[in-house]
Amino acid sequence: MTDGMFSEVLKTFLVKYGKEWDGREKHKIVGKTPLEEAAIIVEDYGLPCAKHEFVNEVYSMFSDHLCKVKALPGANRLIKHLSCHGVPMALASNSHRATIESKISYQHGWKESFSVIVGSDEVRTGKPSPDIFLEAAKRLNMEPSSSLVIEDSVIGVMAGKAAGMEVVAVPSLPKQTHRYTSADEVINSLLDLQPEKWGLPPFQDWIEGTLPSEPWYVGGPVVKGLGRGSKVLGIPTANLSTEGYSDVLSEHPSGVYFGWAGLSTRGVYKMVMSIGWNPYFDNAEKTIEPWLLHEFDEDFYDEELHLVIVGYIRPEANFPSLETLITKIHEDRKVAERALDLPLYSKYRDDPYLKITSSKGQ
Ligand code: ADP
Ligand code: RBF
Ligand code: MG
Repeated sequence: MTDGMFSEVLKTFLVKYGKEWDGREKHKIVGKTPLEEAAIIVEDYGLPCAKHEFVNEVYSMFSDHLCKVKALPGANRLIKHLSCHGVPMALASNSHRATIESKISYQHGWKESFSVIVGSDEVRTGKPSPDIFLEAAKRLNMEPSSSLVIEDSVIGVMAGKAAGMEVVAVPSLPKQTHRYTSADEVINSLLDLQPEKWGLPPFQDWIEGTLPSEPWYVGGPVVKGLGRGSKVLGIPTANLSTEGYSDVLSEHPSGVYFGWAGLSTRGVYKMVMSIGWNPYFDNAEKTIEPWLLHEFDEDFYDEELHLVIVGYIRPEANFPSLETLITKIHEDRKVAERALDLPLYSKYRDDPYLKITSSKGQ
C-alpha cells in the first residue's frame, strides 16, 4: 500500500497516540507486507500496541478510504490496452488479498482484466522473496522467464528479479531512480512504458510524437522562477506557483506537456512546458515552466496566466550538456507547434478558461 491515502490514514492513526507522522518514514515501508509495515512503525514510534493490533486498526480505517484511491497516471490506459490484446495479467501484491480485492473493486474494469490475484497472505513469504510472482506465473500458466513485472517498490523489483522475470520499475517516490538499479528499466510513469520492448503489442494512441489526454487546467499569476530560463537557456518560462495544485499535479506525472496559454491582457498562444524537478539542474522544488511560443517585447510577471494542457510529449530527462538540453527543448517546441494545428488539439484554443476576465484564479 504505497499510495498517499495510506499516509493520510497513518497520520490520523498516530495522532491518537500523540505522535506525528513523519513523511520521511515513507521509503521504509514502500512495498512491505502489512505486518512488516506494522513492525517498523510500532518500533520507530514506540507505540504501545502489538503489530497485529496495528494492522487491524489501521486497515479497518484504511478500508473506508479505498474508494477514494485514484489509479496511477496511465494505469487505466495500460490495463485496457493489454486486456484488449488478450495479454494475461496478474496482480501480485504484498497487501492481503482482501485489501487488494476491495481496492480494485472501485476501479472500473480492473477486476475483469486481472485473471489472477495473489496477496502476501497466500504465499509463505512476501516480497522480496520471489514466491508471490512465482505463484502468479503458475496460476497464469506462464513461464517466469517470459513474464514482465511492473513494480513501484525496490522490494518488488528484487522479488521480480529473484523470480527470473523481466522487471520495469516505476518508482512511486520522486528522485529515487538510483535505488532501482537491479530493474531492467526504470521509467518515470506508466505513460512511458513501451510494451514492444518486452514483446507486447505497442500502444497505438501516440499522434505525431504526442500522447493526447483529457484537457486539464492550471492557472494563476506568473511568479519569479530561479532566473535561469532566459539567462542560461535562452528559453524564458513563465513560472506558475504550484501552490493549490498538488492534486492536479499528482494526477499527472512530471514531464513535458503542451497546450494553450491565455494571458489576461494579451491573448492566447501555443505553449510547451515542463513540470518537475528539472533533472539537469536537480531542483529541490517541483516547478511548472510554460514556454509561450510567441515573441514578447516585455516581461509579464504577476499577470494572470491560464493553461489548458492537452497532451504529453516525454518524461523530464537529464542531459550530458546544456546544449543538448536546449536542442531537446527546441525539438519539443516543434512537436508542440505542429501538433497544436491538428483539429484534435486546435479546438481547445477556444476553451473559455483561456479568455480571462478580471476575476482571479480559476
Ligand atoms: P524566471 O526564472 O523568473 O521564470 P525566466 O528567465 O524563465 O525567469 O523568464 C521568464 C519570464 O520572461 C516570464 O515570467 C515572462 O515575464 C517573460 N517572458 C517573455 N517572453 C516569454 C515567453 N515567450 N514565454 C514565457 N515567458 C516569457
Ligand atoms: N529541464 C530538465 O532538466 N530536463 C528536461 O528534460 C527539461 N525539459 C524541458 C522542456 C521544455 C519544453 C521546457 C520549457 C523546459 C524544460 N526543462 C527541462 C526545464 C528547464 O530546465 C527550465 O525551464 C529551466 O531550468 C528554467 O528554470
Ligand atoms: Mg522561468
